[in-house]
Formats: sequence, C-alpha cells, structure tokens
Amino acid sequence: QAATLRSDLGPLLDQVGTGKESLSFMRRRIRRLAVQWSAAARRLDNRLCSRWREQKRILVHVGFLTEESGDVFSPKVLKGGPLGEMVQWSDILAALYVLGHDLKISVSVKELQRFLGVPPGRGNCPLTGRLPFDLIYTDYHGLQQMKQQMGISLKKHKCHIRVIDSFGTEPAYNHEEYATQHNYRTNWGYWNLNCRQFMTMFPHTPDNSFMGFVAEVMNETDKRITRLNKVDSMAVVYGKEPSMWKLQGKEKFLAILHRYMEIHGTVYYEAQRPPEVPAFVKNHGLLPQQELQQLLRKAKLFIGFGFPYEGPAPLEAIANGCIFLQPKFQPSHSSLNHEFFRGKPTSRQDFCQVDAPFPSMNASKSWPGNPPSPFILPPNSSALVWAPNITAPACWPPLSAMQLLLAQEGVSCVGSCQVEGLICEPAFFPFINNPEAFTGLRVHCEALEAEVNHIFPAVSVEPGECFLQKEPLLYSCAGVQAKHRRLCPCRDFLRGQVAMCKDCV
Ligand code: U2F
Repeated sequence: QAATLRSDLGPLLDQVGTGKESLSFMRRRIRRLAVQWSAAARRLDNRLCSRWREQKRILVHVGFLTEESGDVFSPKVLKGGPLGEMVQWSDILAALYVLGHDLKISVSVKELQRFLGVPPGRGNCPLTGRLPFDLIYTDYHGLQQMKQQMGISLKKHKCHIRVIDSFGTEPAYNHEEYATQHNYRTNWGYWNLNCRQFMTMFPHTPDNSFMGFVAEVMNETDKRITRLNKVDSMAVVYGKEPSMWKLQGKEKFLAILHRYMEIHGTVYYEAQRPPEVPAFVKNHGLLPQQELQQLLRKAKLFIGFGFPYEGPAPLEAIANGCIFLQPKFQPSHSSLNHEFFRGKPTSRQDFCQVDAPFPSMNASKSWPGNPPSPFILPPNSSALVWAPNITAPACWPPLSAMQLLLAQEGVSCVGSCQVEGLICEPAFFPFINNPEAFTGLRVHCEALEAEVNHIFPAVSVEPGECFLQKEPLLYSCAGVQAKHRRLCPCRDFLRGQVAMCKDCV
C-alpha cells in the first residue's frame, strides 16, 4: 500500500491517548506544532511530485513510559523533571504519522503483547509466524520488555528494531562477547544490533544514527520582529529543577551578571515553598513550552550551569536568537568519572554541557551587538525509516566520497575526520579493511594480522604492526586507544545535512 502524506494530526492525538502527564505533554507539543507539521507535509508533497512510497507498518513502543519499567518520568512532568525524551518521542510520532505510515502506539506491556500477538500471560514465547510490523521503534526498556515477550524470536526479528537512545551506544559496548571480555559491559548495551539501529538525540558519533528532535525555525518576518524586540539586558538561566541551580559557585557568577542584566528563571516551585534561587532572579516557575519560547525570543542570553546534559532547550534558545553560554568541563565528564553517565554505553567525553557540533559562536564578538542568525543542524531525515544492512557492501554513500586518513595516536576517527572538516562514515569500513589501505597511506607494516578489536583497522605505534578488523560489528568511528593510529574512512558532507555528501546529490 502507498503511504500518503497526512496534514491533519487530529487522529494521531487520539491515538497518543491520555491518563498520564507525560502523554498530555506530548499531545500538547504535537497540537502546538500541528500547523508547522501540516505545512511541512504539503511542502514535501510538492517536492515528491506524487512519487510512490511504501506505507510501513510501524509499532512505537515507548518503554520508559510503561508502568512495568517504573515510569519515573510521568509524575515529574509538571515538577521540573526531564522532558527531553518526551519532546523527541512526540516529534518521532508526528514525523512517522505525517509521512503516512500505519502507526500503532504502545505505552504498556499489555498493549505490546496485543500488537505483537502474544497471548496474555504467555510471555517469553517465540512468535510463531511473521512479525506483524516492518519497523518497531522502542527504547532500551522496551527492548528488554520485547525480549521478555518474544523470547528467542527477538533475535530473528531484530533488524526491524530501532532504539531511541538519547546518549548513544558505541560499538564496543554493543557487542556482547567483546563488551563482556573487555570491560565494556553496562546495564544497557550488549544487544548485538547494528549500531546504526541506535538513534540519538544529538549527532555524537556516526556509528549511531542521528535522529534529533524538532526546534522551531522562525520565518523571516518573525526573525525581524524577534530581533527588534530583543531586550539586551535580559538573560534566562537553563534549569527547571532547583538542584540544577546548586552547582558550585554559580551564585557568585549570577550576582556579577546581575549587575548588568536582568536574570530570569523557569524553575519549578511549590506554592508553600518558593525555590532556593537568589532573590534577584525573576522566576516564572515551570512554563508551558510555548511561553518558554516567548521568553527566549525576548532574552539575549541563555545560561547553562552544567546540568542537564544534552537537552533540547539550548537549541531552542539558539533558534530563538539567544546566545547560549555554558561552562567548560575540566576534566571532561564521562561514564568513567561522572555519576550521570555511569553505566551509559559510551566512552564519550563531554567537554561542556552540550558537547555537540553546534556552529561555533564567539559570544564576546557577537554580543551585545546583533543576535546570531538562528541556525540549527538538521538531523538525518533520510534515516527515519531506513533499514541498515551491515552484511551487504555499502553502495551508499558512494565510495567516491571517501577520503582515507591515518589518525594520530590516541585520536578517534570521529575526531580525525572532524579536524579535516569531514565526517567519519562507518559504511566505508569494509572497504578499507585490507592491506592495500595501509599501502595507500604509505604505512609500512612490520606484520599484518586480523583481530577482534574495536579500534581496528589500525597500526601500532611501536613496532609498526598492522591490524585488520575481524568482526564487522566492531567497526567503530568512536573507538580510541593511546598506542595505535587508526585508519579512518572519512567523507565530506553538505552544510546543514550531514547525511549527504557532494557526490550523493
Ligand atoms: C535533558 O532533559 P531535560 O528535560 O532536562 O531537557 P531541557 O533542555 O531542560 O528541556 C526539555 C524541554 O523542556 C521544555 C523545553 C524543552 O523542549 O522547551 N521546558 C518547558 O516546557 N518549560 C520550562 O519552563 C523549561 C523547559 C535531556 F533531554 C534528557 O535526555 C536527559 O535525560 C536530561 C538529563 O541530562 O536532560
């Protein structure tokens, strides 16, 4: 059946349902952005010129919102708790719906069972017959629940699964045996998926797919009005929970800033107990998303205090013409030294609160002059309903886009490609996993072996021993080790759409 673009989001709102604050938040967001979604659907329709697209049967099982996983998020929606995940799920639902797919939504194990066709009370049973979906979007909680319901048949169907994974999963943590043997085993990883089945909130490593979320981009008229209405002396602090304001030394910093600017906050408080923020802060309390956007349109500065990590609000602030100021982390924060990241299946080191490739902005140069022109890096939109296949040789992106590099010792392929203004392309690894690749880089190999190691292909600094990769699941852009120089398959990309290269269009 053909997928036809939809511009009426009403039926989706009915499908999302009610009964939890988290679902109400998601409905509010979808409703608020409905006009923009409809306009986007119409634009896409014109661009596609009625090209035939297959309608996919898609199950969206939001594991973290199920009672069975504890659902710690829903009760905190109106109390300053995390909303980033709900922002992303709302946008995923809206995008899949607008694209015309046949969507089922589940937020309980009972619904999951019903949609999968598992008889109630008969968990851990292999599914007989075919999976009734082409694609299943879920999260790590949902994956665990699916395993409990589907038993060993999960393995058979796993290529249909997409895991929404805010912080990302690196190949070394994904490979069960390797993770277990080399101390990369965490609470979350080791599912032996193709790492591109993990879809992230920010573009951390191209080993995963960058799903992103929606940040509203203003039209030219709104930009002009926003520019005129900016209040030079107005700053908003990033932090909707009182604990986010308690980070060392921030009060002194705020007091100095307050000499020059009016400081606003949107921190949650209970009527009987006002929040513990400095008295000079104009606190609005937790605002509905729309009102926060209005506040950001007036403000000049959005100030991060170090937590939360990697949330949507800084991008919303930039999209609304604010400059985002954030502290640098010295030393960097990672799963090795920071409680929040502990157990997350990534070795990524964050050198600041939102350590993602934002366009570089120099606050001292652009402020207090004109606000920067809002610029948002769009996610890989083509990856939304894409089916990765690691066993077949890649024919896309075209191999002609590849630029092979030899990384410095202790530098990952993510970093090495980035320094050259390129991006690491994991699909190219199979093509550089051969002796000719070393020769092409003028690397003289004292010896050549194939081993299972997430940093290979690479050459050891001493004594120049070359290693090929034996396990395709371990091809990794993110991997890094001090005494090896990695072979990195980089490619160029189009500004504003990292999924595309010059030879791709
Ligand atoms: C991140 O989650 P957070 O919810 O803490 O991320 P934020 O950047 O604070 O913003 C989430 C949304 O909350 C909205 C705002 C954002 O879209 O418009 N909001 C609001 O509606 N009213 C307000 O007064 C203030 C904000 C991250 F996304 C998660 O993945 C992490 O788990 C979490 C912890 O690091 O941080």
